Amino acid sequence: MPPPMNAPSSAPVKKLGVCNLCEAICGLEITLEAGAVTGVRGNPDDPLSRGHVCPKGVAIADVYADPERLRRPVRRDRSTGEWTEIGWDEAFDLVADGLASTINAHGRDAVGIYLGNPNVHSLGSMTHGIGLVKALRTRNTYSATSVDQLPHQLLAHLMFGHQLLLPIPDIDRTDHFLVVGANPMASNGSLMTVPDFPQRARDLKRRGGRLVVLDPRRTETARIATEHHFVRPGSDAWVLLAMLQVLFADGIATAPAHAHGLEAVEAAVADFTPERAAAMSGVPAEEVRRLARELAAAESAVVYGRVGVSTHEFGSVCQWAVNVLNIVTGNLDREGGAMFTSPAIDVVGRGIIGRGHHGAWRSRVRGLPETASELPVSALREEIETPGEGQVRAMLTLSGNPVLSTPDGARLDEALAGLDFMAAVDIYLNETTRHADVILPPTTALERDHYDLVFQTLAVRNTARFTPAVLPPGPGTRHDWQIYRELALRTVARLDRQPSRRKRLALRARMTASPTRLVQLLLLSGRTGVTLRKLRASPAGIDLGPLRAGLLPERLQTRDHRIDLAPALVLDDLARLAAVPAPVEGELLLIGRRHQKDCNAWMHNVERLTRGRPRHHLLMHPDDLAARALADGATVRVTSRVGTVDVEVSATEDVMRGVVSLPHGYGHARNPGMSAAARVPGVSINDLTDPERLDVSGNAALSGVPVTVSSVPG
Ligand SMILES: Nc1nc2c(c(=O)[nH]1)N[C@H]1C(S)=C(S)[C@@H](COP(=O)(O)OP(=O)(O)OC[C@H]3O[C@@H](n4cnc5c(=O)[nH]c(N)nc54)[C@H](O)[C@@H]3O)O[C@H]1N2
Ligand SMILES: Nc1nc2c(c(=O)[nH]1)N[C@H]1C(S)=C(S)[C@@H](COP(=O)(O)OP(=O)(O)OC[C@H]3O[C@@H](n4cnc5c(=O)[nH]c(N)nc54)[C@H](O)[C@@H]3O)O[C@H]1N2
Ligand code: SF4
Ligand SMILES: [Mo]
Repeated sequence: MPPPMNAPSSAPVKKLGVCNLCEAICGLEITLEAGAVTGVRGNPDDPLSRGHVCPKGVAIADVYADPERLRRPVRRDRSTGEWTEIGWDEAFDLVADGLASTINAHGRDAVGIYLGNPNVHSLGSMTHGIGLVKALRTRNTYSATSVDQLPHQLLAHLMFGHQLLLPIPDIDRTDHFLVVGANPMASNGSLMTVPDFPQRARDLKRRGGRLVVLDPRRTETARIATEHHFVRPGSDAWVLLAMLQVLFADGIATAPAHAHGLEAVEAAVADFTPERAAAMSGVPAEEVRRLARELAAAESAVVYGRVGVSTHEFGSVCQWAVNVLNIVTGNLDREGGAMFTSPAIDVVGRGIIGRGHHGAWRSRVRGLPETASELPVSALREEIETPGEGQVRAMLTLSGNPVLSTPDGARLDEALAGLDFMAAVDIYLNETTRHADVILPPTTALERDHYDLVFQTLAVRNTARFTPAVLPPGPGTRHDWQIYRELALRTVARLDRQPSRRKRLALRARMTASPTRLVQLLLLSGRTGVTLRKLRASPAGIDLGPLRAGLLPERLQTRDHRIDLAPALVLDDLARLAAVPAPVEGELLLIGRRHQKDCNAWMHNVERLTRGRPRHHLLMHPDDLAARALADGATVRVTSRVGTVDVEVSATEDVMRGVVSLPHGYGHARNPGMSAAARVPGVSINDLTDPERLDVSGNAALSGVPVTVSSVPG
C-alpha cells in the first residue's frame, strides 16, 4: 500500500553543512531522517577540507539536540536564584532597560562587553555583532582576543598595515615547517585554517619536507614531526632572536625593497646569541644555529607560532621574530613560505574590518592600552570592582565564558556576582552566564546560513563556500543577528542622550539587512566573479586555487606600502626581555593544552566527547614528582601567586622537567547541578593564571606561570 500523501518522509535525506567549532571549517555531509540528524561525515567534495572531520564535528548535532541547550530566554530571580522562561519581547526589553538605565545613570563606559570565541564562527555575529558593540560605544569592550591572538593582530597591524593581514603557512608546498607553540594535531590549526592537518603533514614528509616542533611538551604534533625540541616555557623569544642573530652573523639575512628597518633589526638582535638562548631555553646553542641555518637553506620554509607563544610574556616579540624570520629568509609572499590569501570577500583590502590601532586610550585602573578598540580582558575584574567614574556596573557577554577562559577566573566569578545588571547571549547556562539576569539563546550552527568571513581569509588555500541552514530554526527561536539587532535598537531608543536621527536610521538599516543579504552584496562589490548565486549552485564550495605569491607590495596596507621590520613597540620591549632572570633550580612552570575532543570551555556535557579515559590530569615529569615525594595518580595541590587547585597528577616524560601541564577549559564543578558538564572532573587552569602577567600588547601571559606542586595536607 502506498504511504498516505502527507506523511513525513522517513527516507534519509543528505544535506551539506559546515562545522563551525574550530578554525578548520570542515565541510560536512549530514544525513537527516524524519527531521533528525542521524549521520555526520566529512564532505569529500569540499575543496578545502576534502572529507576531513573530527570527533567534535561528528558531535555537532548533539548541541542542536541537547535538552540542556537553552531555546527560550530565561530570567533569574535575584532573591531565589531561580530561572524562569520568558518571552522574547519581555527579554529584549529587560536587557535594553538594564543597559540603558546603567548608561543613563553612569555613562557609556559603565557597561562592559565581553565577546567570546564563537562570535568569529557565526556569520550573524560577524555581520551584526560589531554593530551592537558600536551602538553601545563603551571603552570597556573586551574579548577572547587578549587571551589568544592579540600579538598576531598587533604585529600584522604594525608591520603590514592591517590587523588581519596575517601571513599563512603554505603547508601544502613548503619544504620546511617550523612550528612553535602549536599543536595542530589536536587543535586542527589556528590562524592557519587547515582542515586535515594530519594528511597534509604526511604529504609534507612524503615529499621530503621537514616538520620541526618547539614545545615544552612532546605533543601529538611533536610525535609525528621529523624533529622535536623541548623549550622552556616563556623562553621562545630568546631562541627566535638568536636564530635571527645567527642569520645576520652569517651575512645571509636579506629584505625585499618594500621593507625598511633591516639595520635596526640587526642591531637589536646582536646581543641575543645562541649561548644566551641556550641558558634561558634549554635548547643547545648548536641546535639553535642549526635551526636557523636549516631554515635559511631550505628551498622554501615557513615559521609558524601559535597559542603557546601568543599567550606568552613576550608574545609580541615572538610573533615579530616569526614574521622577521620568514622575511629575512626570503619566505614571505613566496610559494611554500608564509603567504597572504586572496579571499572572495576581502575583509582586509576592502576595509570591512578596520586596520586597527593601539594605545589610543588606556584602561582606567591599570592604564593598559587598547588595541583595535578593545581593552585587555586581564583588566576586566578590576574595572568591575574599582569604584569611581567609569566603573563597570553592568555586563553583556556574547558567547563567552571568561570565568573559565581568562586569568584569575575565580576572582572574576566573584566580581560578576556583584554587578548591578548582567545579560548574556549564549546557548548554555555556564560558569559565566549563571551570573546573568537574563540569558538570550540564539539558534545554533545547523539552523543558520553560513559563510566564513574570517577563516577563508586565514586558510591555506583560496576557496569560497556558502552553506544554507541545514535545519529550519526551531519554532519561536531567534538568530544571533536578530538578537543583536533588537538589543542595539531598543537600548539606543532608551538613552537619554539620543544619537542624531541620521545615525539612528543608519543603525536600523545596518542591523536590519540579513547576514545572507550582506554576503550577497559583499560578493557583488568584490568583483571577483564569485556570486551568491554561483555559491548556491556549488554548495561544496568553489576552489580558487592555491595561495598566490607576489602579492606584495600592493597587498600591504601600510601608508607607505612598505613593511615595517622594526616597530618601536617591539624593539623597546627587548630591554624587558634582556632583564628576565635566569631559570632557577627546581622551578615549575605551568602550561596549557588542548585535546582533539575538547572545545574550549564548552561541549563538556556532550557524552560522546567526554566518555573514556579522563584527560584533566596535571601532567608532570616523573623526576619532578620524585623530587617532591609525590606519587603518580595522587591528588596534588598546585599553587600560583593567585590561586590554588587540587587535581590528580599523571607522571609522563612527555613534558620536560620543570614543566607541568593542565588542559584549558575544565573546572565545571563551580556550576553545580546546572549541567552535565559539572560531572566532568577537572579544575580550571585559569584559577592559577595571573592577570598581572602580560605581553606588551596586553595579551595575557597564560603560559609559563610559576607554580608549586605539593601534597594535599591530609
Ligand atoms: N589558560 C588558558 N586560557 C585560555 C586558553 C588557553 O589555551 N589557556 N585559550 C584561550 C583561547 S585561544 C580562547 S579562544 C578563549 C575562549 O574563551 P571564551 O570564548 O570565553 O570561551 P568558550 O569556551 O569558547 O565559550 C564559548 C561560549 O559560547 C557559547 N556558544 C557556543 N556556540 C554559540 C553560539 O552559536 N552562539 C552563542 N551566542 N553562544 C554560543 C558556549 O555555550 C560557551 O558558553 O579561551 C582562552 N583561554
Ligand atoms: N580540539 C580542539 N581544537 C581547538 C580548540 C579546542 O579547544 N579544542 N580551540 C581552538 C582555538 S580557540 C584555538 S586559538 C586553537 C589553538 O591552537 P594551538 O595554537 O595549536 O593551541 P594548543 O593546542 O593549545 O597548542 C599550544 C601548544 O603550545 C605549547 N606551549 C605552551 N607554552 C609554550 C611555550 O612557552 N613555548 C612553546 N614553544 N610552546 C608552548 C603547549 O604545550 C601546546 O602544545 O585551537 C582551536 N582548536
Ligand atoms: S576539525 Fe574543526 S571544523 Fe573540522 S570537524 Fe573538527 S571541529 Fe569541526
Ligand atoms: Mo582561541
